[in-house]
Amino acid sequence: MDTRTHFRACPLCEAICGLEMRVEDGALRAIRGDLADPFSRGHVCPKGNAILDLEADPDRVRRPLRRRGRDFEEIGWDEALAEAGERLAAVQAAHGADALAVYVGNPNVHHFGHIAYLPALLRALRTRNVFSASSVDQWPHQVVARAMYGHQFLLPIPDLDRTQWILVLGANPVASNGSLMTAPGVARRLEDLAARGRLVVVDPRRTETAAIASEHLPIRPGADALFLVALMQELLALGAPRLAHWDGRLRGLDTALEALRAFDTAPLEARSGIPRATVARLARELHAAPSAVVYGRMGLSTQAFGTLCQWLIQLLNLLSGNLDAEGGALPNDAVIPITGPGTSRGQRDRWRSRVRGLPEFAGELPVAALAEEILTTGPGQVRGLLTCAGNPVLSVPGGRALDAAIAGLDSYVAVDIYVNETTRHAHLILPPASPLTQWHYDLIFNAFAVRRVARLNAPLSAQGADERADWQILDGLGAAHARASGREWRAQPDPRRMIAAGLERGGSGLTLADLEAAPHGIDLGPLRPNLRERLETEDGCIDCAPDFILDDLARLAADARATEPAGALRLIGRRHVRSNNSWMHNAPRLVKGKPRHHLHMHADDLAARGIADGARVRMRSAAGAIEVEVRADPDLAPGVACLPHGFGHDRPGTRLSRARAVAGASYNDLADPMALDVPSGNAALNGLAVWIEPAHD
Ligand SMILES: Nc1nc2c(c(=O)[nH]1)N[C@H]1C(S)=C(S)[C@@H](COP(=O)(O)OP(=O)(O)OC[C@H]3O[C@@H](n4cnc5c(=O)[nH]c(N)nc54)[C@H](O)[C@@H]3O)O[C@H]1N2
Ligand SMILES: Nc1nc2c(c(=O)[nH]1)N[C@H]1C(S)=C(S)[C@@H](COP(=O)(O)OP(=O)(O)OC[C@H]3O[C@@H](n4cnc5c(=O)[nH]c(N)nc54)[C@H](O)[C@@H]3O)O[C@H]1N2
Ligand code: SF4
Ligand SMILES: [Mo]
Repeated sequence: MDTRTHFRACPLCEAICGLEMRVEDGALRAIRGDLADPFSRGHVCPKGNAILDLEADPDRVRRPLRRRGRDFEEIGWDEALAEAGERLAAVQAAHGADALAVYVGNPNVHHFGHIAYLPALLRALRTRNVFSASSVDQWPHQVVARAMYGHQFLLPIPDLDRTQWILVLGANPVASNGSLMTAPGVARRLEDLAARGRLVVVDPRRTETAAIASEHLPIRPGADALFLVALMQELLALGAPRLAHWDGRLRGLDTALEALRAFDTAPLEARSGIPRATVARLARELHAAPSAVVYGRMGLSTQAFGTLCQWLIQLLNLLSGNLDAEGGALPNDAVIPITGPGTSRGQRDRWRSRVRGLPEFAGELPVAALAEEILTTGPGQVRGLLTCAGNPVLSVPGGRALDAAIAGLDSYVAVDIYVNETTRHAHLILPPASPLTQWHYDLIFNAFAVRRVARLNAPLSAQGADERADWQILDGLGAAHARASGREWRAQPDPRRMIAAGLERGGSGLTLADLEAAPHGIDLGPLRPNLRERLETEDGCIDCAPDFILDDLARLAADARATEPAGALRLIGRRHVRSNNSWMHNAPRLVKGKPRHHLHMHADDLAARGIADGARVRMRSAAGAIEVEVRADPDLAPGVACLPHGFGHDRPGTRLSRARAVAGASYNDLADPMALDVPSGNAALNGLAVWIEPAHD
C-alpha cells in the first residue's frame, strides 16, 4: 500500500488549525492535528475530522446541475458556465444592472480561490445589490474600525497569550473556536490565561467558555452597551486616562467622554441584571491590570446596539492604555496585507437600498433587506440572483419570506457544493472541486491571528479533468457574463501567482519559496504595536467620536428605560462544537448522538407556561412562528430562551439525506428583518422578544 501524509490548514473555521492528513493509495483515510504546526500545535476539533465525511458525502454536488422541472440534470462545464453567464446578463439587459443581486456566504473567506477572485467578478457585474453574511455577523466591527481607524480591517485583536486580564462579552470561543481572534486551541489558551490572570465572561448563558472563566456575569440580552457605558464611567472615575502613546493622534476624545459621562446609567441594574458595584470592581481590575483587553463578538455584534458596543470596546481599550499595546488589543501586521494601498477601506452610504433606504457599507447592502428587494415591484426590483457559498434562507432574518422570494426569481445561479434550503431553487448549480485539490493561503485569518503567522497550503491531490476549481468557476463566470453582455474580461492569474503578488506587496521579504519550504507554517512572533503607524483616517488621527455612532446614544437611552413586553422571553443563539452554521449537518461524524437543535429554557419559565421538559412548543415573534422541542437548561437565566441557528432542514427538494434526520427549525424564521443595529445596518438577531406556549397537535 502506498501511504503518505499531507499537511494543510483546516478550511472550516477561523482557527485555521494545521491538519495532518493520511493518504492511502490516493484516498484520504485519516486526519489528526499537525503537531509540527507552530501555531496550532496539534489541535483539531470534531469538524476537522469531518472533512473525511465532506470528501466522501454521496449528497455532495460534483458536476454542474441544471434545473429540469422539479429536479436537476447534470451537464458539462462549458455549457454550464456559458448558460450561467447568459442568464445573469439577460436579467440585467432586460431590467437594468441592479436587477441582479449577489449573496456571498461565509465559506468564501475560508478559500483563497473564492475570496481573492470575487472582487473582479463583482466589479464586472456592476450591481449595487451586493449582500453577504457580513451583515448578519461582523459589520459593527468593520464599521467602527473604518470610522475610528480609517480602514474596515484595522481590527485590534486580543493579545490572548500575553494578557493578564480579559473581559469577554457575547462570545463563546470554547464552542466556536474563536472569532476575529484566530487562536487555534483557544480553550487551552483561555485556561492558561485564567490561571495566570483573570478571564471574565459576560453572557446570558453559562456557556462552555463561562464554565472555565474566573467569573461569569449573566447579563440580560441586549444590555451590553449600557453595561459598557457604565464601565467607562467607572474607569474614568479612577483618574486620568493613559494616552501617552497617542499624543496628538486623537480626535474628538473630549466630545466622546462628555457624552459618555452625561449618559444616564441609572437603569443599569434593572436593565442588565448586573449590579453597579460589580461594574465598579471590574473597572478597578481593568485599571490595575498590567495588561488587559476587552473583547466582544457575535452576541454583541448581532444585537440592536452592535456598533455602540464595538465603539465602546475600542474606547475602553484605548483609555485603559491597552490599545496597540502588548497584552492588549493590537492589529496584526500580516505578511499579506489586507489594509493599505489597493484595498477597500470601507466607504459608507454611497448609495441606499431601494425599498427601505438603508445605507451601503463597503460596497454592500444589509442582507436583511434582500427579500424586500426581490418582493417589492417597481423599477430596480431584483429579478436574478447569484449566490456563492451561502445559504441565506437559513442564515438571514425573515428566512421564510426570502425562501419564497428566491423561488419566484427569473434566474438564480448558485456556486455551491450542496442542494440545500437555498440552492434547491437554483436554475444552475456550479460546484467547485474539493479545496484539498487547490493552493490556499488564509488572507483574512492570518491577518486576524493572535500571533504573526503565515502558512501556504499545497494541494493534497490533483484536480480531476472533469472538475473546475473555485477560482476557475468565478473567473469563468466573469468571462461568460462579459461575453453575453458584449464586454471585455481580463482573465485572473492562478492562486500561486496571486499569493506571490500579495507577499511582494506586503514587503516582509518572505517569498512563495520560503512558505513552500515550511509546510507546517511559519511563526513570526507575537503581535507588536503598529496601529499608530497604520491609521488610514484623513488626518492620521483616531476619530473617537464619529457623529453617526454618537447619534445612536439617544436610541440606547430610550431602550434603557423601555419596559419589557408582557410574557415575552428574550431569544439568543447557541453554537456547538459539532456544528457549523447551516451546512455541516449532513456529516455523520457531527450529527451522531443526541440531537442539538433543541430550544433551551429555564425550568421556571417552562413551569410558568405549563410546558414539560422535552415537549414540543410553539414559539412566536413579531416576525414569524416555529415549532420545536424544548429542554430545561440550568445554565440559562430565567427570562432567556436559547436556540441554535442553521436548522430547519425538512424542506422539499434538498439533497441532504442526513440533515433531514436532524431537521429542527430555523431561528431565522423568527428573526425580524426590520430589527437592525441602526448605524451599521447589521441584523439584530439576538435579544429577540418571543412568546412560547405548548404546541397543539
Ligand atoms: N440567527 C442567527 N443567524 C445567523 C447567525 C447566528 O448566530 N444566529 N450567524 C450568522 C453568521 S456569523 C454567519 S457567518 C452566517 C452564515 O451564513 P451563510 O454563509 O449564508 O451560511 P452557511 O451555513 O455558512 O452556508 C455556507 C454555504 O456554503 C456552501 N459551501 C461550503 N463549502 C463550500 C465551498 O468550498 N465552495 C462553495 N462554493 N460553497 C461551499 C454550503 O453548501 C452552504 O450552502 O449565518 C448568520 N446567521
Ligand atoms: N462549532 C461552531 N463553530 C463556529 C461556528 C459554528 O456555527 N459552529 N460558526 C463560525 C462563525 S461563522 C462565527 S461568526 C463564529 C462566532 O463565534 P462567537 O462569537 O464565539 O459565537 P457564539 O458561540 O455564537 O457566541 C455568541 C455568544 O453570545 C451570547 N449572547 C447572545 N446574546 C447576547 C447579548 O445580548 N449579550 C451578551 N453579552 N452575550 C450574548 C450567546 O449566549 C453566545 O454564547 O463562530 C465560528 N465557529
Ligand atoms: S477548530 Fe476550526 S480550524 Fe481547527 S480543526 Fe476545528 S474547524 Fe478546523
Ligand atoms: Mo460568521
